Amino acid sequence: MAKGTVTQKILASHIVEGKQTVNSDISIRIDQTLTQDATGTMAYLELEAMAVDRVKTQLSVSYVDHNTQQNGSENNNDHMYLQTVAASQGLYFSRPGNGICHQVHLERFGVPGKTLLGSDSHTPTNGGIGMLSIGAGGLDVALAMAGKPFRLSYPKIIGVKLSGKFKGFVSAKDVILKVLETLTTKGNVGCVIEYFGDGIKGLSVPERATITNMGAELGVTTSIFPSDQNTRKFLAAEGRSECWIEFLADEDAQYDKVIEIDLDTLEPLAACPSSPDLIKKVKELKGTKVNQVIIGSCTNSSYLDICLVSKMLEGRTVHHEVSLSVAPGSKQVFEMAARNGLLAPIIAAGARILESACGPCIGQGMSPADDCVSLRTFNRNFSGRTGTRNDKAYLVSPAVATASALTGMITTPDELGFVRPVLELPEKFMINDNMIIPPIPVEESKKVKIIRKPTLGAPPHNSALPSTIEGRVLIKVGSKITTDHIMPAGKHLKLRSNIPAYSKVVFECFNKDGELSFAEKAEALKKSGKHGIIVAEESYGQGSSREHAAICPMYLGIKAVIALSMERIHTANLINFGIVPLFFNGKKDYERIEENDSIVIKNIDTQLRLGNNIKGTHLKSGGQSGEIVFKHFLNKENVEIIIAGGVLNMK
Ligand code: MIC
Ligand code: SF4
Repeated sequence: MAKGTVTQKILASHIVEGKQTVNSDISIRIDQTLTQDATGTMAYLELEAMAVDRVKTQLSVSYVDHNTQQNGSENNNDHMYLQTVAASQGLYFSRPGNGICHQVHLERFGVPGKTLLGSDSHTPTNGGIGMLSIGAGGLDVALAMAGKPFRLSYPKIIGVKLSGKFKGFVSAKDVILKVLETLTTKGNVGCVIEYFGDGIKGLSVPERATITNMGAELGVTTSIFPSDQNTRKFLAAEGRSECWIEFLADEDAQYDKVIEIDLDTLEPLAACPSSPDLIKKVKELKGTKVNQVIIGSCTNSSYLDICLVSKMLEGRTVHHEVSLSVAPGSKQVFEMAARNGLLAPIIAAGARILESACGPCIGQGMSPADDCVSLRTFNRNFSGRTGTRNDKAYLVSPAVATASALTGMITTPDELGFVRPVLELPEKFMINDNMIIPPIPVEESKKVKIIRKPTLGAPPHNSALPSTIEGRVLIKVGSKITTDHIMPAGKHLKLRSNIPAYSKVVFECFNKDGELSFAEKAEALKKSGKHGIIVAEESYGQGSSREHAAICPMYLGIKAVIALSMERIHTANLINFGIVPLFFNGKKDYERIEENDSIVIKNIDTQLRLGNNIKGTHLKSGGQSGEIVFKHFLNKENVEIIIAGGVLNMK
């Protein structure tokens, strides 16, 4: 077996093309894929567009966990398509109610040493089990299901060395909040975070998964733990001992950078509104009034999380001005909590029990009241994601969330005199896969009739790149613009399979009352034969993998995004749908350009093919003009994809 870190070893055993040197373009074999319903409908429509009739991976699962509110027929229409297309393509189908994709995948499918590609940015959750798990846009996952290797840049490895043991109510959530404080949400593109050191011995697989899950907020390619005796114990408890293999980094493995965290000295932390890297110690926030507390999401809803919440709530009542909701992460967790008597204390304390799904994490219900603090155990608190404009969402551990729900103020459990209960991973989880429909034999799958209700659209194709971009800057935004800002979810989530309707809310949060919306401006420009351009500062496209943040702007005629820096998944999505990702040569150029300015780029196709500099003419809306030079970092293959107008136009 190859030498090095866990990541390097898995890459070495899966590499199909390219050199194993940092930043080289490589492609790897994908063993497993996962999709969820909010990104899955497009992914399967794209798979069908590639004329594939059965997935080529070792295992592919289609989950329904995001769009479960069913306000109107759209969600249920999508579910019918997903279930029938899964049957026809030889996939596992995890039915609504079975749980959040990442939690269920960890329980039932994740395998150490293998590769997983998922159309969801939190796919790295399964890094907790020692699997190289990467989030990507739906089209990249469709390509993987079609048997194509996945392209990425050979990563730098950032080692996070953990030492010591948690004290009191410090938990896995605080580890990842500490890493976010250190590395922030930007500047980590092209890195993998690998955990090692004595401190990992005290972390169970679900705790490790909390850490790798929220590693997505760093903007890294993925995060991973080795597969060790704790992994063996977890897989045995899931009745999947045969999947265990030991997968450790070599003693002399080289990391490109090492960060050390001493668990003994770590304190409970919180991410403050409205970015997962605005970290403060919980004790500094002490006394902040809280109106809503929600425990759940793919970050913190495992069986051990629910056990802790139940023990802390036993015999107590939620503060009279707080709404507490609890969503167990999977049916397995939910059923075990119910059968083992853990739910009763939670219900008795006054908590509102939610289904095992994404729910409020993706703005599906439970929007907080105006100007009120919401405390969540989730992984994202981007402004407006709760469904309330100017929301104040904090991200904390289940222990801090529960203590605060009891007092109505941000509180650490120690302040209430709680002593941390000793919680052990069960020797056997309750295994009941009755909500997972396994693949059916080829002969039967050929007879399946795929249900396509009228709200299900087709994936729109872009036109080939024009040789001259006659561009107009339709919007200029600042740093850390997330794909939630570009394509809001929440009440619009049900439009994921209807691009014309969903496109109407592109950049909705920047629309001003009484003025034309971004979509209206873009449509008018498109009709005039000109091309829309988006200008952004640092770290454009953070967060969700939703390829709609590329598809819908593409549908509105956007031809280029120009930024100081961009995030990995979003950049790949732009390329896949034929939008040119360009970069400024420094902040001065970003500052020079204003909304409504024109940018004309002649012979863009030839320029892209010839080198990394792209020359254009910048016309201020006031009249003056001048030359401007941008950069691009596209490899030859990506240049051809963009010139063709996206992957779906490639022969
Ligand atoms: C999210 O957490 O933002 C989501 C919803 O799970 C997304 C996927 C989506 O937008 O459908 C993600 O993380 O990729
Ligand atoms: Fe679902 Fe939230 Fe996890 Fe995304 S982050 S998969 S919306 S629970």
